[in-house]
Amino acid sequence: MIQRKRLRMEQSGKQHGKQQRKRRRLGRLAAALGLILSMALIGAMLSACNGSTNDAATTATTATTAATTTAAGADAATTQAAETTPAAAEAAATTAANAPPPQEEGFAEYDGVSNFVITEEPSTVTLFYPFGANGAPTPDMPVWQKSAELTNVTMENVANPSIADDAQSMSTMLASGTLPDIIWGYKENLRPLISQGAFMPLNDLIDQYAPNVKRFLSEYPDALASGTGPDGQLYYIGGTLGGEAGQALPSMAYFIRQDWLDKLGLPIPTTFQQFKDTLYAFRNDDPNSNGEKDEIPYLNRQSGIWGILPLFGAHNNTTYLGDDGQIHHEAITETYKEALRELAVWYKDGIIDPEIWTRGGQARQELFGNDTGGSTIDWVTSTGAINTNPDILAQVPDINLVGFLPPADVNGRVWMYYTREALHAYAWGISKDCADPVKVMRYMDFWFSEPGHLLQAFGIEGVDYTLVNGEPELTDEAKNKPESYPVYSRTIGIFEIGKEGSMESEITTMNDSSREAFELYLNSDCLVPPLPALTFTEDEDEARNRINEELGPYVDEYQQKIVLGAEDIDASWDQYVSGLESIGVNELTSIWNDAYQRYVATIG
Ligand SMILES: [Ca+2]
Repeated sequence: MIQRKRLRMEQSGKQHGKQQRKRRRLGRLAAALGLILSMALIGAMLSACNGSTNDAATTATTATTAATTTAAGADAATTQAAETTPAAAEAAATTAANAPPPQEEGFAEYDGVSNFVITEEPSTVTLFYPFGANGAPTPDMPVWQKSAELTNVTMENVANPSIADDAQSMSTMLASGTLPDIIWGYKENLRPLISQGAFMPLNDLIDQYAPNVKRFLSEYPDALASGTGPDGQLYYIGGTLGGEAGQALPSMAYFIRQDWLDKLGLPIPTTFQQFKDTLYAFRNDDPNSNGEKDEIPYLNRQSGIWGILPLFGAHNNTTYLGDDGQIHHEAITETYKEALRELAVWYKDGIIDPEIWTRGGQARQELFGNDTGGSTIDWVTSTGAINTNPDILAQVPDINLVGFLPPADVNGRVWMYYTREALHAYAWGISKDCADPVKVMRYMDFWFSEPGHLLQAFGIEGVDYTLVNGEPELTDEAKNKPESYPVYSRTIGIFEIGKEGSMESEITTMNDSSREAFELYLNSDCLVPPLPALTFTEDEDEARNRINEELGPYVDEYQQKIVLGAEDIDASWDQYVSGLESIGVNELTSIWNDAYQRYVATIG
């Protein structure tokens, strides 16, 4: 923690001017845009946001990316990948230490600044980018056609378009024999490939052939650390969402029914006690005015009660980084115990959705749509969009969900733990089978260059955006696409490849309510940086999977028993803790600490 704080302080001076410019651009874009999300997008977001509770890295990854794989899916992917590529590890041992080959004939004068032609003759690179819920880039899309024009290199996506599950698509690709030049994926899915030897180390290639990637990694040392394997070599390059290195960005926010607060004459709650009193008032004072005690003051479609544990001073993940710079396990602490004790009372009193563990992903749509839901903690973009959702407005015309900052917890601390790293959760690396690493490295470098960045952030100049005083602004035509800009942007080839991102392009997808919540959190100082994505050795991964498989359900089952009132906490706590220990909670924590210490050492 201390290390990360120091890093941020060191970075803040250097990044300040850049940050100011980005903020200004963000503000202008925010003011210029008032886009309404289409139903299609809301649907996509609803289905894309999964929750998980048992493993901090998994939760952070899902929260960061709206990944379509569940925690169990990611674990399964790891297992499948390990099973299908036994040969990869052997092969890698022979290539791992090789220096990059010297530049060969046929290369053009790519410099990444003013000349972007990579090969003299047209050539191709093969890319694995799975066709998940949002589709994948293909060479015929305008953004990728334009990149081929500029670089003379055409991308060929080798992923099987008929496999929608990312992890399954990857294991199919790995089993096929020859690997493509570039493997793209969520870091969670890429990480095991490092220890299996599927990637070649990139450090020397970047140093010699990729000036833009080199600059990027020097500006974002956490991106360097995140792609670095246990052996200290860099294996994949992720991107950022914009913002400065080490900065936490908003992901989820607290939302509450402002129209209900108005009806009851209540302010936005700012303390634990005020929030609790407000929830009880929602339950008891009929804010939906139907004469029935049918209100459900707190709901959560994803993470059960984990989301509100921080109000009690506990963490929303079992695995968390303490102020002492060590990883701890939350579900074994006294703070957690006391939180469960009070939440059992809340549950009995009808404050928490009685079906919080069973209602499923449509809970938000259902309970705000039938005018019984009062507050939740959820993704900023899709939750703000409830206010402009025609289906919900047809039933609850006055609905007004507003984002508000977390109330001060029982200890007086205001903190938001659902955040994203400025880093993206996906990345790309060059496979061990790549025949032309120099070309492929330069191809990746292109996407970190100015024209590559503009293409991936805003599309085609003159069609999708124009430069106004040197700053990109979306055209009205692009903004007002009937299918919504986010959906349109994918049809032209804007996808989450590893690149230097921009918050401006994300803000374009938000309606007023979402944007206000986003900016409220962005400009607050309550955002707690998520635990960085750590790399584990193959043995560590095996042990983590083995322990988590038993520990996760054990923790969840006990938590639900207590909150549902099926078991007395004082009578059962000691035995529960013994159970955690015999399953291996201490070994798990120790593995996390080892990986975290390696990360700290890498980031310096
Ligand atoms: Ca009522």
